Parts: sequence; structure tokens; C-alpha cells
Amino acid sequence: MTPSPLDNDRLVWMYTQMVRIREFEERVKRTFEEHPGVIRGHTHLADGVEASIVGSVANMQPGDYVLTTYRCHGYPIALGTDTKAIMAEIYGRATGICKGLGGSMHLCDPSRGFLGTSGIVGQGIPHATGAAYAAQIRGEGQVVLCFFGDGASKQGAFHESLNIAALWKLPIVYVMENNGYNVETQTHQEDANAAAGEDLSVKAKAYSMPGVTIDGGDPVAVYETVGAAMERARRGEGPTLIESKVYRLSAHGNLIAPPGVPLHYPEHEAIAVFGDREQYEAALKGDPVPQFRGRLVNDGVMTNEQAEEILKAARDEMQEAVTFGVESPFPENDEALAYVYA
Ligand SMILES: Cc1ncc(C[n+]2csc(CCOP(=O)(O)OP(=O)(O)O)c2C)c(N)n1
Ligand SMILES: [Mg+2]
Repeated sequence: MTPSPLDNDRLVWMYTQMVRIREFEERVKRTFEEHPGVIRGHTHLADGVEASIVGSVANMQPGDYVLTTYRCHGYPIALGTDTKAIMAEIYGRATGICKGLGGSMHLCDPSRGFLGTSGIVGQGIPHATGAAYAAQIRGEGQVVLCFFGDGASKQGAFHESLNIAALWKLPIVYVMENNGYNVETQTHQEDANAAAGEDLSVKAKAYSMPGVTIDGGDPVAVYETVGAAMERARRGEGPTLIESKVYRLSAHGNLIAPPGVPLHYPEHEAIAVFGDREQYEAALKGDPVPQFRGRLVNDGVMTNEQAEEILKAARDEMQEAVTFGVESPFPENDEALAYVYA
């Protein structure tokens, strides 16, 4: 069985979400120059991953859950969380989606099924698996989408979670976003003891669940594959592992730089750090946002004028988000311990 077909409105909706995510991430990046000091700590951007995010969450039904890594801004954007509240959160402001106490790596919006993220590699996988167990007990047909990187698939938590999910036929879809890197180590770099093997989806075989590798730059392919896996999970047939191959268009993360070091790695420095210009150029060619735009225009789904309007609206929206974030107050000092339960 395949998910419901995408009509033109839905395809344009998907493109719009991809553009909104891209423009949001661009403004996060630019904040380091436009408003130095406003972002305190790391941000990890998902430019290049938009198709994988949007194609996946487009399948969600009310009651479904998402858990992700620290590369997390795109999911709540696609799910409809106010971008002003997400930007304010990244700026540590009281108006943020987590009252400014979470920051870039710890977003959540339970009202939209976005249960949370983690800065610890692989940690979200057992959390998501637990949420799937809860969903199974509740018996209301909820499905969990669990996103993580290729590096996380080397963690014990990944293997333990997939094992129990397969044994108990939990309603969960594991989406591994393989961007070819773990910080600066290339995924298959032999001299760095990185990942053995070719397609990492073969790891599914060890737990007797379906495993498939797809082009994460194609939102329609992602939609169909993730959708079929979610339907399978909803029918009670258990988990699936999907390896979604994506490109990371920015460096691993942006952070406060020590004196004399640029505030973040612009792309050319990322190449210098990684030493792989060829892969970077391939990434630019495979950029999912212009690719999907070209495809929708070619197929007569939208016009170039419509595409420009979508871009302008996204830019205006993100300008508002930046202004709102910068002008928002910080949380009060006594709030710092207000949500500490242990
Ligand atoms: C348990 C743990 N070990 C190491 C780190 C440091 N670290 C942060 S991101 C990262 C690489 C993760 O790579 P991957 O899972 O492929 O995700 P990506 O950043 O490429 O999306 C590492 C090693 C960490 N945060 N947590
Ligand atoms: Mg990676």
C-alpha cells in the first residue's frame, strides 16, 4: 500500500515548507554576523536536508510523534510551529518555544507532536522507541518518526532500540539522515575507523526489519517511502529503517568562536576543513530546493512567478522572526530552575 497521492496543492505546500526551512537556516547563519553575540552556543543547520524533512513529516497524522537530533529547526517549521517562537528560542528569549531555556539544540512543541531533540548523539533513538511503546499500549494508531544521523547508527542505543522495536513490533519509522559526515570525519573514512559497509540501511537486516536506502534530496521519493513505512507501522507490522541520503550544505555547526577565528565556517572554509571540494560541489548540484523548484515548474505544477512569491513570503517571514527574536526579553533569572525536576 502507498500513501495518498500528492496533488498539486500538496506539492506546492511541500516546496513552500522546503523554502521556509532554507530561509530560516540562512537567517540563523546570518545572525552570527548581523547580531554578533545574540546566539550563545551551537546551532546545527539543516540546509540540504529540507526534502528529507518535509517529505517525511508530510505523512504525519494528528497524534503522530517526531523526535530528532540537534539538527532540528526544520521539523517544527514544517509542522507549523511559529517561526518567531523558534527563532526567539535560538536567541534564548522568554518568547521562545521553550521559554528561552532550551536553545537551538533543545526544541520541542508537543502540541504538534514534536516531542523533543537531543544534543547527545543517538540519545533520541531510545526516547522515540519508548514513545512508540507508549503508542502501542495506548492503541490509538499513533506512529513515531525518529530522525538521527549516520554517526548515531554506530551508537549502542541505536542497536538496542532497533532490536526491541523489532521484537515488540513497535509503531516506529527510523529515518537515518546520512549526510556523509560525522562532524569532520567522513562516514566511510577508513583511517578514522568510521562506518564499515556500504549502504547503512543494511543494518536493518540484523534486526529482521525492512531497510531501504533512498535519495533524501527527492521529497516525493521520501514521502512515498516513509509513508509506506508509516502505514506498515500503523497496521501493527512493526518498524522500518530508512537511510535517507542527504547533503550537508553548511559546516557541522556554528558556535561562538574564540578570538581571531571566524564566527562560523562559511562554505569555502568548510571545504578547507573537510578537504573534499568534489563532494561539496556534488552537494551544490544536488541542492534539493532549486531541484524541486525546477521539477514543479517543468511539470506545470507551479509557475516561476509563484515560486518567487513563495520565496519572498518566506524571506519576509524570517525577517519578522529575526526582529521578533532580537527585540524579545530574556527569561527572568529565577526561571532558570523553574523546570528542573531532579
Ligand atoms: C554521545 C556523543 N558523542 C559525541 C558527541 C559529539 N558529536 C556531536 S555531533 C557528532 C557527529 C554526529 O554525526 P551524525 O550522527 O552523522 O549526525 P550529523 O551531525 O551528521 O547530522 C558528534 C560525534 C555527542 N554530541 N554525543
Ligand atoms: Mg552525519
